[in-house]
Amino acid sequence: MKFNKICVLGLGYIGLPTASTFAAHGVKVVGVDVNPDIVDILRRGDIHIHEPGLRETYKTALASGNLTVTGRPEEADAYLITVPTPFHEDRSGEYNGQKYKLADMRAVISATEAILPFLRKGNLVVLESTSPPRTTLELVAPILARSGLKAGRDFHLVYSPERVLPGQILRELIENARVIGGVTPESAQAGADLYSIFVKGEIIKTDATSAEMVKLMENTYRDVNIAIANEFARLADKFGVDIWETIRLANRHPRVKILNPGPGVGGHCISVDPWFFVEAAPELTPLIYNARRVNDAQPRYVVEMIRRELGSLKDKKIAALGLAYKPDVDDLRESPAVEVVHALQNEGAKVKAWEPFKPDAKLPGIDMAPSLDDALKDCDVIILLVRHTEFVNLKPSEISAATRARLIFDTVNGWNANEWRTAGFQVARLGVGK
Ligand code: SAJ
Repeated sequence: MKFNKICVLGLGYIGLPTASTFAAHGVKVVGVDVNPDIVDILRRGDIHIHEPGLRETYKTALASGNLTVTGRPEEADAYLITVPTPFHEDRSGEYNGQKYKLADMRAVISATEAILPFLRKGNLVVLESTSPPRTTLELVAPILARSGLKAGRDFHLVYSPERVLPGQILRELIENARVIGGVTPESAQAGADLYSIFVKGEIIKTDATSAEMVKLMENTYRDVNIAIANEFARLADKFGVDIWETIRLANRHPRVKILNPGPGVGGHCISVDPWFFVEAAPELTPLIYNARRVNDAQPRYVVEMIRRELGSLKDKKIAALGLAYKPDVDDLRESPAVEVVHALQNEGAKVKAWEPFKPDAKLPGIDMAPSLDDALKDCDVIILLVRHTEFVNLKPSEISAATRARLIFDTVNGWNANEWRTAGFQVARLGVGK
């Protein structure tokens, strides 16, 4: 199948890099976003998200004339849906007295409906948004059928999950293997034709529901593995051992790959996607459910650890380093670091937070410092919540000169404890029991 013009619906962390990459490969792309502010920013040639290399790739695509940005789709050969699928904030499910989160599919529904007036025979529709199993067959296809056209017979419909790691999106978009799940083998082939325009990784064809499962399995697998690492860290605290050292040693075993404990699991993927399995089959997912509970409880555990060290948090002045959900990104969505700061404040601590990737972030109730020095200058305790490279590279001697604090908490194994002790700091670390 040939693609002269495509529409990408949703210009966020996945849609914008995808649209820019297609345009950079010579395809006419209409980038669509329902948020007029985003359309304005993009039309001005600026971008609203931080991702290495994206600004340049986007600007080149815009300047080439291959990429236009608008608020409404246009007739095209293919339509890609790359809108967010968070969980509902105000609704939850219940099974055996256990509450679980529900997928919020409203953006997928409205994006699919927005395609309806333009859908033509022979078109290709791609759902990329992470979705509960059977969404393509049971939510998207029926909506598109309102056009009078049938998926798999009159037009192609596929589910093709993005699998890119924030911070490396542009490279992984091209290099990662791509799973294409078609409602028919012909649809899968049409999807393969589209992505082979820029994908250099292997293109693997399967059916739509399998592709949906693959995506959820990948992120759920990671979430469960992080949960066990977090439980190991709690055990290490109890038994007075160093979790980072014990993980290093255990990972020497040929069949063991333990991930890193930390203050919790954030972002819009790993902390969200497993719930789609729990919602789909609560009776079948006790492990997945409990892993979510372990990781969601980790910020609380970190606050307990800090209170244990300080006795009481009341009026303690704390410098919190990092609010992003993970290192070297500007994304604060579902961030465990933000949760830790809120919990510390709820216990009466006075927290100043410094986030170098988003210094101007507006977070209700959080006192954002304009600089590292400002966060450090009047604090009793320093807490490292995110393993940003620039934090890892901090010189203890320079920090000791910039603050009167002499106690540090390292929740992400970012600092060499001996170096900080040499510089006069008392060091407490997640997963390192006394
Ligand atoms: N984390 C830990 N310990 C670890 C690894 C991560 O606590 O050992 C935490 C991070 O700090 C962060 C969260 O987990 O809060 C998730 O970070 P991540 O780097 O593991 O993943 P994401 O959410 O940035 O990206 C994931 C990736 N999925 C997998 O690696 C299976 C990416 O490939 C997906 O495309 C992305 O989700 C997505 O969009 O689904």
